[in-house]
Amino acid sequence: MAFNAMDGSGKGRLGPQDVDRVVDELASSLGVDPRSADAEAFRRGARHLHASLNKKLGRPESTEITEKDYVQAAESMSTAEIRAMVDPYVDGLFELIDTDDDGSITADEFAHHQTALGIDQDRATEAFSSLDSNGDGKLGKEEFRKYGRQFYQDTASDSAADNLTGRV
Ligand SMILES: [Ca+2]
Ligand SMILES: [Ca+2]
Repeated sequence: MAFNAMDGSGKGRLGPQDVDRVVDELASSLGVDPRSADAEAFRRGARHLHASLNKKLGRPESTEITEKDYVQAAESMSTAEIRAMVDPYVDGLFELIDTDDDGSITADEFAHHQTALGIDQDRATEAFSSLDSNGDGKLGKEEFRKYGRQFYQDTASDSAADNLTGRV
């Protein structure tokens, strides 16, 4: 589920520095400079996501989040709140994966991202087909957002959307 995917260190609590580290690691593993504009947009999205969870819980925005906090916040959010929390993050991730910046993610670009996370090729291919809902062989921003929203809304431990950021 989403919390575990973001808790790269596995320490069970996620603070702003942990969020930054996850962003740096993901950018680096994709071969993107963590200080590039795309990576910084993704970082703003990730920080916004973290702050939104705390805001929902009525706490200062840099408070460390546990899996329990995450589930409590996410489950009490409306669909509109989930979108507002997740879309900037998912859009940032989209830009990181769309390495040629043509506005869509091809199977190759997606496979590169999944491989960087240690997900095997078969699972990546399967995931790509299930996300490409109009079957045109690429993922547009809306298809990718749908995926991201599902990933962050679904607090079950075994979700179809689980390989968004790996480490599940
Ligand atoms: Ca592309
Ligand atoms: Ca498509």
